[in-house]
Amino acid sequence: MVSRSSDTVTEPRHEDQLPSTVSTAVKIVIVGGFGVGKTTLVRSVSEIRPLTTEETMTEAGAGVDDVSGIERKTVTTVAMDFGRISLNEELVLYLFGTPGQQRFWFLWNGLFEGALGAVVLVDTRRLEVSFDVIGRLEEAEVPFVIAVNAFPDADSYPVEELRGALDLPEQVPIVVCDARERASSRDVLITLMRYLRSFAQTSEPQ
Ligand SMILES: Nc1nc2c(ncn2[C@@H]2O[C@H](COP(=O)(O)OP(=O)(O)OP(=O)(O)O)[C@@H](O)[C@H]2O)c(=O)[nH]1
Ligand SMILES: [Mg+2]
Repeated sequence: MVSRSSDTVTEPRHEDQLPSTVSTAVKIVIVGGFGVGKTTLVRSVSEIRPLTTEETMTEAGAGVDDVSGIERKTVTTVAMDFGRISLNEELVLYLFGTPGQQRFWFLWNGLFEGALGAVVLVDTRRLEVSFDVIGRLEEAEVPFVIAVNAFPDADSYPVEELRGALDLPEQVPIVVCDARERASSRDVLITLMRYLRSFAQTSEPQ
């Protein structure tokens, strides 16, 4: 006799279902250096259970991965994070978080493909890890906003000082966030979508 449990199909969780009103789906990448909070942001904001590919950090990373400021970090993303958020009834964002360790950056090109925009998470205690990240985005011509993930023991700097340090043009939005907070992470994504929209409007033929 076939048991009931073996032929029961699990119903998708309610939040896994996209509302039928959704008409636009957009791919967004969440990038940044090692340990800046990319996985945390995808986790906090995703309305579906996020897919993460975190592995325990091992001795192999000693001397390679700079853990200063994030000494309590025990896991790291090795492939990608994936999550989803509906910003309104029509617009859904698919979020792809990249690995932060430079030895996994070869995966980035694939993750950038088809991306409409990016969030660059920045930790002001380790600003220098963001330089290469921003360079890669500029090369790939993916528009981005900067989200300063406010770690409690990090100094805060005026936005214009950060803009200078990161050598960014004045139109690139810079916002402060707490990647652990859903509302804060959502605000970052709204800032990005507004920026992308302003872009589309200015590039439309007159
Ligand atoms: N205090 C504080 N801690 C945070 C915040 N965001 C992340 N963290 C912590 O910082 C550590 C690193 O966060 P992750 O989300 O793993 O960073 P990541 O950028 O995905 O790291 P990699 O994938 O290894 O590059 C974790 O221990 C988080 O709990 C934040 O906004 N505030
Ligand atoms: Mg991660």
